[in-house]
Amino acid sequence: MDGLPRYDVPDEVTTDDWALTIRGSVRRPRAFDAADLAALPNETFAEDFDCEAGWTAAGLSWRDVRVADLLERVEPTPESQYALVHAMDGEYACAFPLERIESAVLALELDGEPLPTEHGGPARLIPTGDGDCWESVKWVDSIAITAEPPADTAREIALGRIE
Ligand SMILES: Nc1nc2c(c(=O)[nH]1)N[C@H]1C(S)=C(S)[C@@H](COP(=O)(O)O)O[C@H]1N2
Ligand SMILES: [Mo]
Repeated sequence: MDGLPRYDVPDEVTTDDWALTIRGSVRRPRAFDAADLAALPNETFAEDFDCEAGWTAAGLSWRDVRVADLLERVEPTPESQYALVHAMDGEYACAFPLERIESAVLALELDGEPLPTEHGGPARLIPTGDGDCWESVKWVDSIAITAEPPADTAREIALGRIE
């Protein structure tokens, strides 16, 4: 991972007693702790990662759970159309249409080790297909399912940093 820009891990990011909460317009809101996630089907994939700021990290190997497997367990209500993915660094949150978050995964390991905090651990969202670098939300701690488009902050925060 040499040669990548390094962003400091914000003070609010803690891994103690971490759990991922899924709430909002779901029938069975709940928290998944690390053991719950480890018990879910896991998969491994490798891909390149690009940032608007102009760099690429090639050939990373991730171990992850599918967000669709989590949603199946919380049962979004029929009117659900969006997800707002919240992170531990303050106001950072990124909105997705439900069908896009359903194809995303949560990375829990990088190259065989628990995902380091400096790379977004304990859990980092990896949307599939083309997307913007700010959609790869580090330090995910909750996902709110909504019927209406939620206001998000990620794009503005990310672009504000490189301009
Ligand atoms: N929670 C959170 N996730 C985030 C960000 C952030 O500030 N907070 N920045 C995004 C942006 S703009 C980029 S380019 C990548 C940087 O990932 P890296 O720190 O692993 O290089 O994280 C993305 N995910
Ligand atoms: Mo970025």
